[in-house]
Amino acid sequence: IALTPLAAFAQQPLPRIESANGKHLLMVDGEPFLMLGAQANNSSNYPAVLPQVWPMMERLHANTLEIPIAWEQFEPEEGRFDYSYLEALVEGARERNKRLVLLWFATWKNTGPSYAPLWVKTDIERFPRMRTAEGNAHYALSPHARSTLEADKRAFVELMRWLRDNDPQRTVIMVQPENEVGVYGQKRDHSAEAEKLFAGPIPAGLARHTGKSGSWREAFGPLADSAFNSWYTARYIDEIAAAGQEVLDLPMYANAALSDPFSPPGEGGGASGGPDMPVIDIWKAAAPHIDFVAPDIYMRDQQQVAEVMRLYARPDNALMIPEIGNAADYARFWWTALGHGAIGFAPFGMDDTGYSNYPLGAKELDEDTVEAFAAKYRLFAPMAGAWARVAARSPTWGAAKPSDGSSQSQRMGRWTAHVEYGEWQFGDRDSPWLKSDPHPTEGQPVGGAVFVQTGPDEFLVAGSNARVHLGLAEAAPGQSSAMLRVEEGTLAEDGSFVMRRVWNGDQTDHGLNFTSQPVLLKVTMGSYQ
Ligand code: N0T
Repeated sequence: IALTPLAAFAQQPLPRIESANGKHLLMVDGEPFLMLGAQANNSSNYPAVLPQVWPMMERLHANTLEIPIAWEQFEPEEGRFDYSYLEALVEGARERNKRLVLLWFATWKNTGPSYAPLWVKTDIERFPRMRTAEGNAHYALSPHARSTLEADKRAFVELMRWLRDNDPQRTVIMVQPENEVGVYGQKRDHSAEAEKLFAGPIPAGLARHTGKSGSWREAFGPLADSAFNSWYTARYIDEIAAAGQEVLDLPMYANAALSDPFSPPGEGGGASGGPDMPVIDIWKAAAPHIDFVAPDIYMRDQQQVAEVMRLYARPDNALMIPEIGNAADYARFWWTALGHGAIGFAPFGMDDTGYSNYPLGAKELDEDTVEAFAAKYRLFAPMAGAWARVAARSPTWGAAKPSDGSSQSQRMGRWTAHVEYGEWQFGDRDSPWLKSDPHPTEGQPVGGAVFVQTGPDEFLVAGSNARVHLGLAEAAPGQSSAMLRVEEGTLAEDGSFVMRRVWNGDQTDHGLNFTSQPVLLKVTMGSYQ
């Protein structure tokens, strides 16, 4: 009898992203997976701190922890690797039945080299910084330095090798090589080598992919310098990702420090060269090994957030939100993300180390703040994979309360979905007896809902702090519609609905009213003449 090594039995299929009909599914253990994520603070990547991280994952009902692994801790001296943090991290995750997304903080972390080992930071000859237009050293490492790329790649491949040999369970489901890449303060490197490249024509691969030609300036106009830095930064990261995937083929992505989606390309802030909205196509052409590019959301304006999500959710790009501010008002964008078919979502700074990145996130990670996210994850945790499965094969739409609190609607087949805010669960806010007693959420940035159209007249609806209606988009003369049946429940693993109770009477006469504790409803509509 031939003996099969134990590891072969334990080995799970590799996580991967499946795309069909313009939609995406993250597959983990061969099944659809919705990442109810949370990201730890930047310096929580040490074994001694993990005990302050895990309890927060439990409180949130998160199924995935995103956490850094720093080049400086993994390769403190060139060629000597330290696996102790990885061991503690992966073991801790397995004990608690959590998955991991590893963030490789190396050549670029928020564009700077602070997480690179000392031996990199101090050897400016071998690991050159970008040059300013005046020829001075800029803070960021240059993407044009082969020596830096080779050193980063070698460490990254060692990381992937460790995962290949020590993680047959696929506790680590995705890897983010680098973090918020690009550069601030200038648009690109001005070293002699960069200047020479910038003076030449755009690379053939980019020309083929974009249909553009000529010089960078001719092809990209005012965006030329950013386009240039995007191409070379993305090529650099693609080479690292490809080398890593050759060892262990995990999904990999790049996150973006965003510009304002409504300002002219190149003028809205953000890091120049990162996978920001105006250069997504360049990243797609340059980095085929990067499965998707992803927005780090630190905007609180509903219209900006919705626009960002719309622009990243593409047939060739799965929407994943690797970071979103952890203040309570960001939690409502969970509904927008699901409406765009997001495969994952992760508030940033979720641990008990007491650090706050206000004004980006919460001033204090108090009970109410955690609950704003936990309430959503609590509903989705038991049905996360099933939700992903159903959402990937049906039309979806999500809404979050805008700053003026006005209602939103969206056509879905022959129906229009409506979402309103600031209503009590009974009656109408404009009625004489409620006018003087506005709902406590009025003026507050909470509320939202998501719809999945599972049949011509059938919807799954979930939401929080919102009132939902469905009506005929175009009623024929004399035609009326009604909710025939509203069930509250959850999803079984195969995506089928499991009923807990039927909503009727007060629970349906005044629309479908979601409180701060989200529920899942299955709504069957009908029309009559
Ligand atoms: C994020 C985080 C962490 C509209 C900030 C956000 C994380 C990094 N950077 O706490 O450092 O590692 O990815 C940059 C947001 C810029 C301001 C946007 C204002």
